[in-house]
Amino acid sequence: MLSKIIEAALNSQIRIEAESSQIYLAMACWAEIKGLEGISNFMYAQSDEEREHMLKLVKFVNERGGHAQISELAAPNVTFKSIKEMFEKLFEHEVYVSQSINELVHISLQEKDYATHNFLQWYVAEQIEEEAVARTILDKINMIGDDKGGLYLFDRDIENLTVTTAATNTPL
Ligand code: OFO
Repeated sequence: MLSKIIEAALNSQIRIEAESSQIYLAMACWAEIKGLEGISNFMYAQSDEEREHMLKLVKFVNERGGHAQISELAAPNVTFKSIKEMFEKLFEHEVYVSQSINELVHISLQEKDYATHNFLQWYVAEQIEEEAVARTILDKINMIGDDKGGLYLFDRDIENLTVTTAATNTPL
């Protein structure tokens, strides 16, 4: 059974994951109308993943005697100055999500809710991977600079991007 404090904290994470999905969907649309098919597909996939993260939390809350709240979401940014700015925003957002997961882990320990603590470990590992991917992409974008040919190749290759993190030692 979830305490009211844990239930509220998990519900606020449900909202964050849903907002993440919307943020990346907006990025996918922007990249798509710019003709960047690879980047757009990557963002659509990211958006789907965030929805999965949200659903996993929804199921957990409902299964443990709570009530998952489906709430109104903040409207995401729909335009960007550049590809670089868009990926900077993605990275910043992932760092923000990691902080939020860390805070949840902290609350689960304070509440002595070891089942929730255990459940959250999946999110801790996931955030390590997502931050690593975002950082790798930003490094590449910085290397490309204003080179149109470089952007063309990056757009072609982004869907095959593999990053191996020390945490899981599995390619993404
Ligand atoms: Fe939900 O993993 Fe990114 O934000």
